[in-house]
Order: sequence, then structure tokens, then C-alpha cells
Amino acid sequence: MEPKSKHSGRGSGSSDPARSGESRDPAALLTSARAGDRVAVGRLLSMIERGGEPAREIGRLAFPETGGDEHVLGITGAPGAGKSTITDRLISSVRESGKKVGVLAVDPSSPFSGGAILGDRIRMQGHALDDGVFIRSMATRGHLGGLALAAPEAIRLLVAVGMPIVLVETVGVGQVEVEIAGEADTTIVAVNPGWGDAIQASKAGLLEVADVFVVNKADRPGAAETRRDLETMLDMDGTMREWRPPVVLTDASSGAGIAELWERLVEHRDYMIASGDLERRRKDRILGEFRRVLLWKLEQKVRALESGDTFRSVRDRLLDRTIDPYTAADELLTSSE
Ligand SMILES: Nc1nc2c(ncn2[C@@H]2O[C@H](COP(=O)(O)OP(=O)(O)OP(=O)(O)O)[C@@H](O)[C@H]2O)c(=O)[nH]1
Ligand SMILES: [Mg+2]
Repeated sequence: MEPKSKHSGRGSGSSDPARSGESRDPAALLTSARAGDRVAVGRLLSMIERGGEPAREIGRLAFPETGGDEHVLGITGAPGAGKSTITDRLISSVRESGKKVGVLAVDPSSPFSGGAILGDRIRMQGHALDDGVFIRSMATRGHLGGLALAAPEAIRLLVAVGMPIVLVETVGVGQVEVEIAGEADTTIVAVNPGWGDAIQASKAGLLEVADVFVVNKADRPGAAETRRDLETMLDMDGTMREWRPPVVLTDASSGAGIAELWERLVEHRDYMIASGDLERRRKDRILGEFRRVLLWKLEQKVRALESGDTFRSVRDRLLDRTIDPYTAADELLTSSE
């Protein structure tokens, strides 16, 4: 810790603006982050979470540096399935391959962000001193477009500052979580042994997004049955898939099965490149994101219209039943510029 300058009030007035310690300039922060300054990476992610013009500027700078040979892996599954424990093990696998790795724990239902969520921090603390690992949790706070808009930007930032592998853990199996997990080049779905877990995953729409299944806690009874359930569901799946998602049994607590899981993940990536699916999936993803951004911007426009004079007049006539809802909407939309 540096001693505080006696002139510095509330964090302003740094004597060395190039250092991430004080800078809020996206370009300067990116330069520091690329040079390995973790405080800068954290600050950039906070700015992305908050949204607004600084976030847009970061996005503009980071975007052209993505879409190369990075590998984005998503992991999803029911609460407590062992996603963080698996992620922790996968971090080790990545580090053995010599690459840097960024980890995002995304929790749409949590107001907490910044450092890792407590459980994740405990489970991933073995990597706390490794400069090749950056772990961060993200919550809904701030970004008006929600995590579905902020998460892809955060992933791209990590890639742009030199992390070719990004692991994204989403908590829970709601719509947004599945959507975010599906945003990856390779999506891992984690289930546990036990009656019905595979069926729950299927109901949540996870069968469609899974590239690799993990039956974690395979040290418990029923793992083989759950694998069989998943295989049966894959057999029944009508869609013709060239890549049939493998089902890997793991005990993330001990690390058993993790080496095989990593092999399957690398295989999936190789398959994606060779088949052209990676290119296609990335294009779809960007266009999907573009559409979400458009919808979000249109929603903002509607909000702005709702506070104008025309809205009041249209609303009054609507409530009088002078005009119907569709005419009211048309009038409002054509009235503005
Ligand atoms: N027996 C056993 N326990 C495990 C295994 N993997 C994880 N656990 C335990 O299961 C609990 C939940 O693990 P987490 O990794 O936090 O699960 P998670 O899916 O990230 O949980 P949330 O993020 O809260 O949804 C912890 O107590 C782990 O120690 C495993 O393979 N076998
Ligand atoms: Mg977790």
C-alpha cells in the first residue's frame, strides 16, 4: 500500500495518472491491464458493469481484439452441482497448458459483485497468488441492460487484455443463466447423480445448449444411472447433431475425471474449428447480441416517449376510449421526430 498523498482528497489528484490506481481512462487502463496490472482489469470490469459511456468506450477498444483463437467456456447447472469446484479444477488444467485464464462467476440473482462471491472465493483460493489467473464475480447491479448485455462485454475484455481462455460460471438455471452459458464456444452442463437431475436439466433447456455433460459428485451413488439417463435423452433428441455431447463422470472434490473432462473440452474446440461451427456460432452470437442491444435501445426510447407531452394526450384519449391501444401506439410512435 502506498501512503496517501496529503493533497489527495477522495481518490483524486494522482501524481502518476498512467497508473491504474487512479486512472479512469479506458485506453490507459487497457494498456495497464495488458501489462499485467490486475487492479486495472478489475476497474475495467467494474466500469463495464456500471454501463454508460465509459463502458461503451471500453467495448469499442476491446472488440477488434476478439474473435481470434480464444476459447470461451461456459459452465451451468443447478445450484450446488459443483460448478465452482469444477471450474477451480479446470483452472489448474488450463494453467498446466501454460495459458492465462480469466474466470467470471455470473449471478443474475445476486446484488453482490466485485470480488468473488464468498463460496467461489473459498473454492478457488488456491489460485489467488497465480498471476495467470483472474477471477471475478459479476452481478446485475448497475448495467441497465442486465447481465445478458454486460457478460459478453466482460468476456471480451478478459480476452483483449491477454486471457485466451475464459471460464464463465453461471449460477442457477433460469432463462438468463442458460442464455449466458450458451454464449460460450463450449458449454458444459453439470448435473449430479440422483433420480431426476438429468430430467430437470432437460426441462430447463440445458440439453440444447450442452456441448459436454458432466455428472459431478460421481463419488456418490447413482452416477452411472444418471449418465445412462442423459445418453437416453441424447438418443431421443430429434435434432441431427454432428457433435454428440459426451457425458463425463467427475468427482471435482478429488479431481477424478477432470483430466478426461479437459480432453473432451479441447476435442470439442478442435471439432468446432474443423467443422466451421466455431465461425458460425460466433457470427450467430454477435448477431444475437446486436439484436439484444437494439431491443434494449428501443426500450429506452419508449421510456423516453412515456415521459413526453404526446404520451399524456394519447393516454388520456386511450383511457376515454376515444382511440384503441394500437392507434394510440401508432400515434405516439409517429408523433416523435
Ligand atoms: N461429494 C462431492 N462433493 C462435491 C463435489 N464437487 C463439489 N462438491 C461439493 O458440493 C458443494 C457445492 O459445490 P460448488 O462448487 O460450490 O457448487 P456450485 O455449483 O458452484 O454452487 P453454486 O455456485 O452455489 O450454484 C461444495 O460443498 C463442494 O465441496 C464432488 O465431486 N463430490
Ligand atoms: Mg458456484
